[in-house]
Amino acid sequence: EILVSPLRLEPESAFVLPPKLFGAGRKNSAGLDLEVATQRAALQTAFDNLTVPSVPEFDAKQAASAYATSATSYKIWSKAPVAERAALLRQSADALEHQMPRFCAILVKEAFKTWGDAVSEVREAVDFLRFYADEAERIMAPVALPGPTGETNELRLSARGVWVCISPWNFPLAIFMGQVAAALATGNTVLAKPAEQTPFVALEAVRLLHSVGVPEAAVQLLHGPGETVGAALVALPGIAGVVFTGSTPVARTINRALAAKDGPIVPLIAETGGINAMLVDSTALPEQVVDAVVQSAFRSAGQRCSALRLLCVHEAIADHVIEMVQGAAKELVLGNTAEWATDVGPVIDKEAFDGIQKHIQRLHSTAKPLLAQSAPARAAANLIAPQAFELKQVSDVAQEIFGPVLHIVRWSGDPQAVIEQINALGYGLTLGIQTRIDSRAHALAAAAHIGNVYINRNIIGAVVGVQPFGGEGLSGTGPKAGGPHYLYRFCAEQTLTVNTTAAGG
Ligand code: TXE
Repeated sequence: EILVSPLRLEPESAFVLPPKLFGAGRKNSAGLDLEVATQRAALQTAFDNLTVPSVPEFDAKQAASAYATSATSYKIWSKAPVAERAALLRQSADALEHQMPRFCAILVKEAFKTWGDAVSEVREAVDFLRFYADEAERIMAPVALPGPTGETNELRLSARGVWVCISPWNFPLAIFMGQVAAALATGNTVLAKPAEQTPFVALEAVRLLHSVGVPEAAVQLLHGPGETVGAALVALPGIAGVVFTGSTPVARTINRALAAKDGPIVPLIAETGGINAMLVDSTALPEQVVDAVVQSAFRSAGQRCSALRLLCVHEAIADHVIEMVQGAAKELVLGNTAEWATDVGPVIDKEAFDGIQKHIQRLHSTAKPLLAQSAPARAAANLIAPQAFELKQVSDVAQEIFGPVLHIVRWSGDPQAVIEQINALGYGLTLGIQTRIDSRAHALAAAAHIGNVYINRNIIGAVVGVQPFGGEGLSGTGPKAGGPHYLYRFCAEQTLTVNTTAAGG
């Protein structure tokens, strides 16, 4: 049974099922209760009927032949009117919306998303498709430039060629679809390498694109390990660009590989991780802070590049805030995400679990545990209960930990000094500021070398077209995904000057 949502919700107001802790404070529309009930039945049916098959891996040698097919397809796809390509992406968005229950079910089964996170992610993928369709039409129309009498000047954008799209497992549909849609909308063709942990959702996404008429050769999927298949794609001579979302070390590896190639200089768009902080001053509202902290640090088991890792709280309210965070975190329901009530599910795999556990053990000997719970036995494999540790100073947070682990630092004195310490970490993805002094909030935001700043609210990731997402420094190259500048990077620019006084002019 396929259910089409009658409501067009803004991405940030995508409903959460059921509206428990992570749903608190979200905007709901009239009639939502009814929709939740109906959707829930459809989602459950899709889940019950779904088996996630294993997906065969590619051999690195297949990269070259995939490239040849893609380069041939590019000659036709790039010549199609932008309106035609945009129409196919809009049809893909419609198809994805129609298949929302199935895609949610895949995200819950393959990526261990909670139902609420799965719904939000499918909506984000839909938004990327529609947004890039609109944006491509907007920016690819020739622009007349002012110039002297006797000539006309025009700026035109065109596609660049074959793009390699490399994506992570933590938003295996939205990030994957966003990259692919951006490249396709602008007339490029795609060789996509999704994360090893989540091949099936990528396969289904590509099937969906093909089903509405995007040529099979224009978007090809190459599953397999990053070190072999991913590296082989990056090394292909002739590729026009690489768009990558994942860890900072892998972005560096790709950057080096591209730099070492002969021939044209190949652009890299990289969105990488962050050590994201929230600065709380003594005037902040504790209830609001705690809601923001719990949502930002523990939602999705902390496996969001935007997730809060470091809470810098003014000493005047630190004890109160910490106590409330402890209380709220203990209310979270941990377990299997197939259960509707679950707030925090397992981390993606055993390797991630072991890495996070090692970090937690280290923190036990170097920091003060403030929230050291253990996950309920047998609830689910690879489950980690939310943790919090107090550190002496901001610089003690050495690395990005991709799990439900919050570091807390108390501060006093000048908040600008805290922002400087956060800047010194080198990452620049998200920052939360909690204060009742507006002028202070804006001054701190201006001093932060951070791509996405949230004042008096929880930290979230991309809201397509509303809060375009991407960082500075170790967090990536920009431009921001879902923003008005993103598609330009996928395009070549040409100016066309015509002397209108010359013969034939
Ligand atoms: O990353 P990895 P993961 C970040 C997040 C975290 C990481 C988690 O902060 O650090 O992503 O994702 C492929 N050549 N963000 O663990 O290991 C690999 O197969 C070519 C940031 O998956 O870097 C996978 O497909 N490719 C964010 C992809 O790279 C290689 C949003 C990512 O893998 C490769 C989401 C190689 N040598 C997550 N090695 C944001 N800022 O928006 C691996 N890969």
